[in-house]
Amino acid sequence: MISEAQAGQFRELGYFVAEGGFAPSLLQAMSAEMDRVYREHLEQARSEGEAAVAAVRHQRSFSQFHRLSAVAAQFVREPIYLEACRRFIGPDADLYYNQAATKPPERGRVFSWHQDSGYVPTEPLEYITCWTAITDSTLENGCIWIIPGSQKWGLLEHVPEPETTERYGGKTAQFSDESGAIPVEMRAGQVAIFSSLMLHKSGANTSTASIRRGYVPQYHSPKLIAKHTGQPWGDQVPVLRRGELVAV
Ligand SMILES: O=C(O)CCC(=O)C(=O)O
Repeated sequence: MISEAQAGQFRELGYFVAEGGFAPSLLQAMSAEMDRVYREHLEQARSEGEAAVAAVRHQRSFSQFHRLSAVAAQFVREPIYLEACRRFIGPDADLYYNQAATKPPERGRVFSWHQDSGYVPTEPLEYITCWTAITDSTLENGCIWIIPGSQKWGLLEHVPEPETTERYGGKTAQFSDESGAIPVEMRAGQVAIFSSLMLHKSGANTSTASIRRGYVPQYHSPKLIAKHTGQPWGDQVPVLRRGELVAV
């Protein structure tokens, strides 16, 4: 599933786009799960008042999605992810973090330039992110952008990014040259696999009717710790041991 050329590009430029090899019915099931979780949270929020409803409607993503969806708990073990783990992490790998990131028309905002490692620096520092297009991801509906090669710039300083009507809140990386940025448009079922040091962002959804659905599992070697606490961090779900799948 991952060619030598793609592996070489990962080492040189920090990313490549692969065909995920997912059954269309599985993509539909993930899409339906993302909808279900959103609807259930909205329903719950209705009993809590308007502010809670607005918060859910404007929520950027649902984290630890494997705990919210049995479909997702299986999905994180799809062959494309396991192969990426074998190639770029080693025979033992854990799920670091996973989120369902739905970007609807009108409400889907920009998510600023960052390195995933810039949110919570870890030891080891580098891991992999597998940004998966559950539906087509286009410039118009808010696809991700990357700066190929920026994984070689090392860990950049990140500062808090306040939420605005145009941007989700979070952190933003401090750097000056984004001239090498490229959009990564993907068809449903494609996966952008990149280093946690890759600078990336995503655009606003400016379409009238196209919902951009991304699912974003990340993987690292076991025994990863957060630098600020020295303690294990993230989802801590083993998916691969001695090169073999760890079943749910
Ligand atoms: O899906 C998106 O819009 C961006 C997600 C992302 O970059 C992240 O969660 O680190």
